[in-house]
Amino acid sequence: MPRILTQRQIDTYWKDGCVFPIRVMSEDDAHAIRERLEAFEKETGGPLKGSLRHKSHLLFSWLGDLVRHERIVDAIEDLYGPNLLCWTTNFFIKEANNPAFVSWHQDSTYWGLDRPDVVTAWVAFTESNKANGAMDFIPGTQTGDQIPHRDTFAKNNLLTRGQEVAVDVDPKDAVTIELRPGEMHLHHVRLVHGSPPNPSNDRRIGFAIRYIPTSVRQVAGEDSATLVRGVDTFNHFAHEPRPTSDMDPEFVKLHHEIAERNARILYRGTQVKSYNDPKALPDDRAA
Ligand SMILES: O=C(O)CCC(=O)C(=O)O
Repeated sequence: MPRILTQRQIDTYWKDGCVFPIRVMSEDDAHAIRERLEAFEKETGGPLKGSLRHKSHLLFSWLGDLVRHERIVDAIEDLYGPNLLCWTTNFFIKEANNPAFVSWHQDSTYWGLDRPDVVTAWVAFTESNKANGAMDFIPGTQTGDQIPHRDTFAKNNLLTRGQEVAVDVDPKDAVTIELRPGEMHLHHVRLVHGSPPNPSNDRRIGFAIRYIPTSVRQVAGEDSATLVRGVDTFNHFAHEPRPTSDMDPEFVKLHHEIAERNARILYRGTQVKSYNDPKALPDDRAA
């Protein structure tokens, strides 16, 4: 018996590679999260930058809570069973009237995980719709193999390497995921997806939480993850602690080490060594 997804939603996920919308929290609660993020940005003088956009659930208690949110983790359990790790998180923030975009890609390309049992819960902190650069996907593409990608390092591309699938994608096949604040979509790691710029007058803010069953391995280096449900009898990943406050100096240090190690996996084979490397600009690069 599934915990929160209907059988139809489960079937849609495996058939199309994506299911939405799923309400996680009220619009007011999503707005409160946006306010916490923006209070921090105001205090520090601008949008969250570089490595602070990655694994941010190790820096802010309210994101540490979100990756353990019962409704999100219940939905993930309905798809991948009871023993679950949060492997990483990435902010996808598109500023108002901004050219930042995400090229067509499969998440699995550079993550170094040994099999495609990985799901993203993409939680909207603002509306995400056709008018502000919502994510598009090509249904069913997750059932194929890994597709070759080319790295573009394109200036406004939000992906680490500006990677894009090296095959033609027909935009006519695409489905747009429109979400209200506090809703999420779930997408499979092999799904071909991307998103256009945000020409609207407000930011579009999404927080991507990547979950794996504990049996998945990292094959491209040392790695860590956060146990969010059940038990881990495999111990393929070092376990990460839960922050109880924001920007605790011990967590900032730990986060820095983990983010550097993580960046070495994602950028392997390139000149870039870290999320904060000037060659990895722009600062809003996400995943
Ligand atoms: O936020 C977006 O527009 C794209 C998100 C994405 O590529 C991802 O979550 O893997």
